[in-house]
Amino acid sequence: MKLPQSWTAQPASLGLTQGYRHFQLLGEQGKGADRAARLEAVLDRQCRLLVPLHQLRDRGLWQPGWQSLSRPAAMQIIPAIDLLDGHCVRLHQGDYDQVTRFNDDPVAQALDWQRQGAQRLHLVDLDGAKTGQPINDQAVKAITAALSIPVQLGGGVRSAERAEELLACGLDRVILGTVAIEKPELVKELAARHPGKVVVGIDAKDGLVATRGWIETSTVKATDLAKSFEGCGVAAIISTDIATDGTLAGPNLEALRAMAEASSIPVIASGGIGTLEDILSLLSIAPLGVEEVIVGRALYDGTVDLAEALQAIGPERLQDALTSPTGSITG
Ligand code: AMZ
Repeated sequence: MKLPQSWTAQPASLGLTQGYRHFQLLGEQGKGADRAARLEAVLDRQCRLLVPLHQLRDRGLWQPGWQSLSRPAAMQIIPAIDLLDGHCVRLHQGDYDQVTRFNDDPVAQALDWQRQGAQRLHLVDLDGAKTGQPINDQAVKAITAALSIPVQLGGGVRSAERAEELLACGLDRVILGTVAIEKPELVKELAARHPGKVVVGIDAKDGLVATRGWIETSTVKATDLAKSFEGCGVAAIISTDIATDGTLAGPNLEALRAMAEASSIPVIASGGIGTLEDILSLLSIAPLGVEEVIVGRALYDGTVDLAEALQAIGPERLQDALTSPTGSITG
């Protein structure tokens, strides 16, 4: 069977389309009793289907129809600023020898993303992650003071004192990576003392946790580490796939799904976002608790426009108002 490459909604039944519209796609997948499947579908302004094309290509059989969403999936887009020696940079797959410098004024960059509608900012002190020493504090503190949106920071947070100093400076959340594996008790104590403020950063290479600026790889499975923090008050897990980070190649949906299924802690997707379609593809795992995504290089390169992406998937997006299935599929 030739699988459809595009969908055509019936514009007349949709009324005026002024933005992105979200639908639920109902279909059948595979054989046997348990074959009903649901995916969120998203149409752009021209009623072109953006999601879930790649999933559709993988399916043997679909008998889809449209239905309005009962509960919109939420997805927060978090722009990332990685700091190296006071500059905004991106590394390719976390490699400190493959640096692209994007902006020498981190405060201006942060303000720009806030102006475009970001509701949270993600900061990484890359020097801190590598050496364990806070090298970029001047920029971190200046950004935190200048912005009105919450700011989170990871990289080199290796002690309770350091985490608490950052929270006292106005950081909204601290991200703990290396200590999550080396001193898990410290993470649990901090999470208990600061509910909603402690995030675990789990960076994985082939499913195994990497630490210290991703220079060291452990034998611990990323999903096992996630499980070990179940129920201790950690606000979220940032799941970074090192192989895709900084590549714009698309998120590792399987790895994210596995992380989301490993515990009930919300998962923040990180790594590989190159296009708006990549962000939208995360909607397929949003119901599992993946409701935030970190975007870095794609924003600097301009392959993702933050304001456009927020309109497509942020809280203000249009929601389909149809109540009965309609629409058609074309091959
Ligand atoms: O790009 C890298 N090499 C890198 C990076 N982005 N190394 C670490 N980090 C980030 C992690 C996490 O947010 O994604 O630093 C934080 C972890 O730092 P630490 O010092 O707690 O391991």
